[in-house]
Amino acid sequence: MLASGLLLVALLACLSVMVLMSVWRQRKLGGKLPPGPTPLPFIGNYLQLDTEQMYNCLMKLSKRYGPVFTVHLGTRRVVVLCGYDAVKEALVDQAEEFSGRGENATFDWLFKGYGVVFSNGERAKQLRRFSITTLRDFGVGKRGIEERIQEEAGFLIQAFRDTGGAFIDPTFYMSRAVSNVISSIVFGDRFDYEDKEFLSLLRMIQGSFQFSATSTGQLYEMFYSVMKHLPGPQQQAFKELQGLEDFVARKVEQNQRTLDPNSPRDFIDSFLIRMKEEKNNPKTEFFMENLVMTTVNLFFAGTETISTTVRYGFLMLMKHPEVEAKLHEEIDRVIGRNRQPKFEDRAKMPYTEAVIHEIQRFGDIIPMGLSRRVIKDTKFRGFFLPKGTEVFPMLGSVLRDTKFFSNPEDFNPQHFLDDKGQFKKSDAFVPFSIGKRYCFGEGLARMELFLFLTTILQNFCLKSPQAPQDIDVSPKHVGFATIPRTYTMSFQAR
Ligand code: D3G
Repeated sequence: MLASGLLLVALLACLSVMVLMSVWRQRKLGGKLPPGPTPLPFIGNYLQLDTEQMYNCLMKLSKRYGPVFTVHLGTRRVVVLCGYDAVKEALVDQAEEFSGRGENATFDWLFKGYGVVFSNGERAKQLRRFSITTLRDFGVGKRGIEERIQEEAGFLIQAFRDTGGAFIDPTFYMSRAVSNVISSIVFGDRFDYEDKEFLSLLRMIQGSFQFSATSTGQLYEMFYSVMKHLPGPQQQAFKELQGLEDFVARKVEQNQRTLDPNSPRDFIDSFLIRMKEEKNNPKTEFFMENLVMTTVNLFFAGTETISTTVRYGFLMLMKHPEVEAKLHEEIDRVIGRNRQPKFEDRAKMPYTEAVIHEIQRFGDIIPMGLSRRVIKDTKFRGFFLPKGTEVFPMLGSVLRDTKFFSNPEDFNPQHFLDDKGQFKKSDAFVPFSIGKRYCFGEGLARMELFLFLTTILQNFCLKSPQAPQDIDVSPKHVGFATIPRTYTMSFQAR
C-alpha cells in the first residue's frame, strides 16, 4: 500500500516536472502556438469544419484568426499558412525547418512512410536525390523526353481524329497519353491505348485521387484511426491503391528476372542496381519497399496532376472561346501547321505561356498543398511550433492572393501578361509548391503541358455541347485535390 502510494507520488512528480520543462522550453523559445478555435477531445475542431469544403472553411477561419493559425483535424494539430507572405516566409525563408512531410491519411494507408513523396528525414533526402538524377538519366529536362512527349502527342492526336468529331469524355484519352510519358521512364515502355490493364490502372489512380477530394476523404483525414476499419468509400480507395502497388511489385519482379546491371532499361532497373551496390550498407534506403513505393509515387503523380490540369484547361478554353482563338493564332504564326511543336517554341509564345499558367493557377489542383511538418522546434512570426507540428501551406490562397492577381476568381491570361503582351512572371505562381519539398516533376510537367496543349490546338478546335455561358467551371470536388466536373466535348479537325 505504502509502496504504491510512493510510486503514485513519484509518477505525479515526474509528470509535473515534464510539464514544467516543456512549458519552460516553450517560454525560452518565446511565444506559443498560433491562435485558433478551441479543440474538443478526440474530434478536435470537427464542429467548426465542413469536410465538403475544407479549403473554404480553413480560409474562413483565417479571416478570424489571421494568416497563420492552428486547427485540430481530429487529434491532428495543424498550423495553417494562408497567402503568399506566410507561405513564402515559412517554406522558403525557413526552408530547412519546414522541410518535413506531414500526413495524408489516405495515401499513408499504402505508403506507411516509404517512397519519395510521403517520407521524411534521410529517407526522403536520399530518394529525392536519386529520383531527380535518375529522371535526368532517362531524358527528363533534355531532348530525350521531349521526343518521347512529341511522339505520344502524335498518338493522342490520332486517337482524337478517330473519334470523328463525336462528343466524348476526354478524361482517359488525356490520362493515357500523359501516363505513357512517365510510364516510359519508370517501366521502360508506353502502354497501348487499347490495353485493358492500363485502363484499369488509370481508373485506380483516378479513383483514389478523387476520393481524397471528397467529403468522406476529408473526414478520413480526421478520423482515419477509426474509419480505416469501417466500411465506406475509403475501402474502395484502399483497393485501388493496393492495385497500384501490386502492379508495380509484379513489374519489379519481371525486371529482376531480366536485369542487366550494365544497362538499366528504366527507373526500376536503376533502383535495383543501386540496391545491389548498397546491399552491405546497413543504413541504406535502397530496399524493396522504397523501390515499389517510389515507383508508385512517380507513376501516380506523373499521371493524375497533369491530366487533371489539361482536363480543366479544355473546359476553360471552351468557356472562353476568345482565348482559344488567340492560342490558335499564336500557334499558326509561330509554329505553323506543318511541323510538331517543340519546347523551344515557348520562348516565342508569350500568350500560350500565359494561358498555361492561368490554367494551372485557376485549376489549383492541390489547394492545400501536400502537408509539411517542422523538423525541429521552430519560431515563426513570434509563434512557437514544436518539432513535428504539421503545416498546411494553402497553395490555393497564394494562387488567388489579391496582392498578386487583380481579379483572382476570374480566369484571365492577362494575369500573366504585361501591357506589351509579354509574359510576366509572378512570385505567387506556386502550383508546384516551393521550398525544399517542391515538386521535382515540375520541369517534366511544364514540358508536357506545353507540348500536349499546343499539339492538340494545332490540330483541333475544341467544341462543347453547351454554350460558353452555360459551362460550369466550378469544381466537382475540392479536398486534397481539386476535381473538375465531368463533361463531354468534340475535337474538330482544323
Ligand atoms: C499521390 C499518391 C501517390 N503518390 C503521389 C501522389 C500525389 C498526388 C499529388 C502529388 O502527389 C503532388 N505531385
